[in-house]
Amino acid sequence: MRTQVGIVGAGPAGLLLAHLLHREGIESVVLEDRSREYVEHRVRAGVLEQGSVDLLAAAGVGERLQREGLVHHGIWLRFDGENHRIPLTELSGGRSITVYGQQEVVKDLIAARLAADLPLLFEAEAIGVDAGSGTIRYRHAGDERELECDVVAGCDGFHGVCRDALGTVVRPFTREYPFAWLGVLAEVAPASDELIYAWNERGFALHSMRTPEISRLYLQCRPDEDLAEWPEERIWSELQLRLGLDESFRGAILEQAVSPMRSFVVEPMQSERLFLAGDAAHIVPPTGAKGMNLALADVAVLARALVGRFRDGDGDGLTAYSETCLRRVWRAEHFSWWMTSMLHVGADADEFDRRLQLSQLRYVTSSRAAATSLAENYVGLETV
Ligand code: RFL
Ligand code: PHB
Repeated sequence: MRTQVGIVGAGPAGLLLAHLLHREGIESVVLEDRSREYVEHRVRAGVLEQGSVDLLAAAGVGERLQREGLVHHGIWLRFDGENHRIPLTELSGGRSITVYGQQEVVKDLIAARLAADLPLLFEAEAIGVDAGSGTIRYRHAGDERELECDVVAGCDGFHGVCRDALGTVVRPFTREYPFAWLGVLAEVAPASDELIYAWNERGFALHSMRTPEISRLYLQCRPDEDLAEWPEERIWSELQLRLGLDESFRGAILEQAVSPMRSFVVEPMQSERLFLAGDAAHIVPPTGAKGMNLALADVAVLARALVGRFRDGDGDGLTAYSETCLRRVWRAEHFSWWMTSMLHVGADADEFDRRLQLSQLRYVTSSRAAATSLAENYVGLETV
């Protein structure tokens, strides 16, 4: 099989890239290791920056997002028993964020791909990529096959195979954190109409939501945390305590999981015919709500560069791809690291650390300049 762009991975990055290319008359084949059922139900991110919403709407896949997404104009920071609102929209020149589950974005993009009757293979695992020739070896329906591509887009997430195919000239940058998030999806009406990021001596907590009936909640925990130590009773009492909510805030837990936190960037994000996008190239801790937004922004840059190459014979956009993306990536890396450091309490934190964090929190909630910096990073930079 031959195609112009071989796309490995049907997460937000791979699916949006395929869609943007189709709109420009460029053909692609998407290979996804998992089943459709699995990728459509994987609970992950929930916050879309204004630029991501605009991008999806301009690509013609924003109809349900604009109908069902929850538009937010601020977030709450809670610490020391006080709640402080950061008025995002007021401080960012009118921009906002939209709460809409990542799996809903994925469902909308899969529906668009299948409606156009274009190739999207589920349970097709890439097992080897050659950056020089643009060949993807993959396993599908019991057979081993090859896909010959002019360009390969590695959109296969942090644990994918494409990054290894960049070779040895690339440089990784990593930071591990000594904590993780216990994420809970629960059948309980959100206790707040905006997100609450809570600093607490017992650890960070985050109150988010998916719909007016479903809340999405996170608790800082240890990276090696055993879920067996978290019976429902403990989850609710810890959430109530850290978020400053009363005992009525509880409901049926639909799903729970522990995710580690790390920062990671590989430079450059490209080699020969292979271009990485999204989590395959970079990871941020989730405290800044940036991961899915970076994935979408990367493929907006990549789609534009591929249009230059295939339609106008101009390869400059592809040459500059990594450099263009890495500017946004490193801004998000810094912001996510900063939010994480301000809000999480390390196991070996002392009084000095705690006083620095509280001072920083008081500063961002009392200085308009500091709050503006948080707001413009949180709502995100313009997407190209
Ligand atoms: P994905 O979504 O991981 O998709 C990669 C796809 O590639 C497939 N794959 C392969 N396919 C074929 N062959 C192979 N060899 C393959 N290996 C892997 C996988 O099955 C998968 O379908 O990467 P993508 O598209 O780059 O998207 C990135 C986002 O998923 C990620 O950054 C976000 O979920 C991060 N994130 C958040 N981002 C936000 O913008 N806002 C948030 O509020 C937010 N919250 C979060 C998050 C991530 C979390 N976890 C679970 C780490 C909250 C959490 C708890
Ligand atoms: C979520 O709703 O899943 C969410 C919101 C904000 C974050 C991370 C995750 O910072």
